Amino acid sequence: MALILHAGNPNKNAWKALIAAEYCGVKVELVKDFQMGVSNKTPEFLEMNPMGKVPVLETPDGPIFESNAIARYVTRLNLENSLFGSSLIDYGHVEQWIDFASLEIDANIGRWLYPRYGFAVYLPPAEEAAIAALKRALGALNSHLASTTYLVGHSITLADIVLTCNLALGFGRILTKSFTSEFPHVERYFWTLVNQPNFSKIIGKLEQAESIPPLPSVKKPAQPKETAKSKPKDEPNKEAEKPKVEEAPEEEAPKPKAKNPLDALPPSKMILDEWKRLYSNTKTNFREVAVKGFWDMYDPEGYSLWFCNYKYNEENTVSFVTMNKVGGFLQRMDLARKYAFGKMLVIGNQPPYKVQGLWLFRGKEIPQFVMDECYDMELYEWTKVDINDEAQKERASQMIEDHEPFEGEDLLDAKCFK
Ligand SMILES: N[C@@H](CCC(=O)N[C@@H](CS)C(=O)NCC(=O)O)C(=O)O
Repeated sequence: MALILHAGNPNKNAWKALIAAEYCGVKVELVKDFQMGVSNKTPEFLEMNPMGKVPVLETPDGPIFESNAIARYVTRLNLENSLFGSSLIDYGHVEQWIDFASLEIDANIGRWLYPRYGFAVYLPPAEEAAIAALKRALGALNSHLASTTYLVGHSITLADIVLTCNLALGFGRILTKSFTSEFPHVERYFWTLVNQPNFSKIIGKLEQAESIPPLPSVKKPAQPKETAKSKPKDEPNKEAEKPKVEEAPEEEAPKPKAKNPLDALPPSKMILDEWKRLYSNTKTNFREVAVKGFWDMYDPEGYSLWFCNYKYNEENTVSFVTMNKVGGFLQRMDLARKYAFGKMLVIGNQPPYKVQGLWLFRGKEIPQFVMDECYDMELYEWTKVDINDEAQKERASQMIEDHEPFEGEDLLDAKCFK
């Protein structure tokens, strides 16, 4: 009789036991009509796993939860297999790589991916740390796989099953080719394993992610779109887990838009759009035309200038993540487009990169609505530019013109908000 596994499909944690069962000739079947967020919240399910998480395996002797434990149990149902290797040291290594797959690979893929799906809070330094830790683990794995086909010995073990299922989530959702190409032995290993008949029978055909899921917007965390292509193949339906929100009552008449208090400031001689046009249209003699023009226009009564310095520069260890972080900040500043101009520099030609910038805001202070609504603001230290200090003025000029070297260093990137 088949053992019943409670989980939906696709689910990478359930795949571990299902693939192990294929190798061991054990019958394990997914429970019928499983509904994520409903079936796993019933009193009967919570009796089996008080966490309310899947997978759970029903056995004649009682339920088991935690996918690695389930896969180990299934493997031991038939002792005529080599999924734990063929010696005590093999067994030790299989367990070693199972822990590695869970704690170094799976955990860091999750820390990178889930905030982007809106399932956890997105914090740029946390994402950078997750990517750096994942790269470290993949680098170590790549070195190991340079001289072996499988993790342990000369055939597939449970460690390969667990690791491949974890990598399947990564390759399918966030680890693009440009990311994985740094780890060619891992790529070769993953595609070899995932195409083994006992794997592909369970997982199906897997395609590598073409892009990194975009950041959730600040106001309304994005949920992954449920299209055939972008639906997380092995993710629970988190939407279904959420309590249903009451339908909004009939739409009210649109309220008149509240006026921005900055519109009530006394008129300024500096017209922001004129400066933005000058900046955009100056193609040559930038210092003489645009930068000089800026200082001619600048009105310290109607505007203020600010230097910003990222508070966690030591964590900017991955170039494209650092640039993405700045790109995300500028997108979120969209709400201030009528009242601000900014330059953001990514400084240095090797990590850690410094992120520093110059911002022009309407009014003598940083507008309150920007502080309130753009969460990136608190990730930076803000210092008002003293325009009577020639050194500060020169620093601001150099930021406007992307001067290189900047304070003795190359620029990795320069972005403008206008
Ligand atoms: N460490 C657990 C993780 C289980 C887990 O997070 N399962 C997810 C689906 S893959 C779940 O049930 N989520 C529902 C929830 O968090 O309430 C395992 O390996 O089984």
